[in-house]
Amino acid sequence: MPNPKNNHKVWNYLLERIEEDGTLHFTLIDPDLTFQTLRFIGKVIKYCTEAGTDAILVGGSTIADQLAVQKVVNKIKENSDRPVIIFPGNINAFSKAADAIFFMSLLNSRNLYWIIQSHMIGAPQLKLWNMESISLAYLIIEPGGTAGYIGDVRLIPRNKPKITSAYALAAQYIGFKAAYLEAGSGVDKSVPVEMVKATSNFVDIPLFIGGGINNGKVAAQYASAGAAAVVQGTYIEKKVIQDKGAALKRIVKEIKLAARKNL
Ligand code: 1GP
Repeated sequence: MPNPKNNHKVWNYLLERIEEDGTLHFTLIDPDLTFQTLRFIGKVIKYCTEAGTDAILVGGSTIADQLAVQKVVNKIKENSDRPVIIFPGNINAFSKAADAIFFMSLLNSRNLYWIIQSHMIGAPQLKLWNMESISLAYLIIEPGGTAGYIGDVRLIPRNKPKITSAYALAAQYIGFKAAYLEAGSGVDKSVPVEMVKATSNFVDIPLFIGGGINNGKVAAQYASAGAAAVVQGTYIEKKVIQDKGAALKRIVKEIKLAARKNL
């Protein structure tokens, strides 16, 4: 029997927003407090919210401090009304204060830990908190960055959209709610637009795209290609404070404009 306590609030919000706008913008915050302050994060989040971002993800590949994650989530909540979703690099990245978690399986890893074992270890904690878990197939594409290295990934070649499409379809058939195509944080080559187009034409589940996206032009191309969300982390960390989110506002606008043409 379904448990009425299982809530789907954040997932329903995302689906409604995707239906309305076509493509969303997600802000990714690395909760590592060794290179940034909570005050900085608070300001950045305020600007991102004013710029129209749709949800805030919290996560990174190398975080090892659960207390920092908790503090960061609280700071985000003080400065934004958008849902805060944990984007876990590992089981030590959970926070009770978040609204939901992407329960993500790194499907093209060679290591079972990243596909299902860490999930088995972490799941009881999430049940204890009655945390909303959104299943997400995580696929890492060349160059892969730190996530590719840590996740022991058999990287999908950039010129193989059919492989990505087949993985995403397998994810859909297994029952994942969405798939995330990741090129790696801060990389110089983001996911090829053609790959996004081919995959979104092939599957019905929403596709989130991230890694190395630092301008409105490419973000808008993903929207036109059928992405359900474009994720930005490094760009936000580096640029938003400089102009108080003015350029990000334009990026979000470009995404929404391009997406609307598909609706
Ligand atoms: C990383 O896809 C995200 O997991 C975001 O990447 O930091 O390059 O925006 P960037």
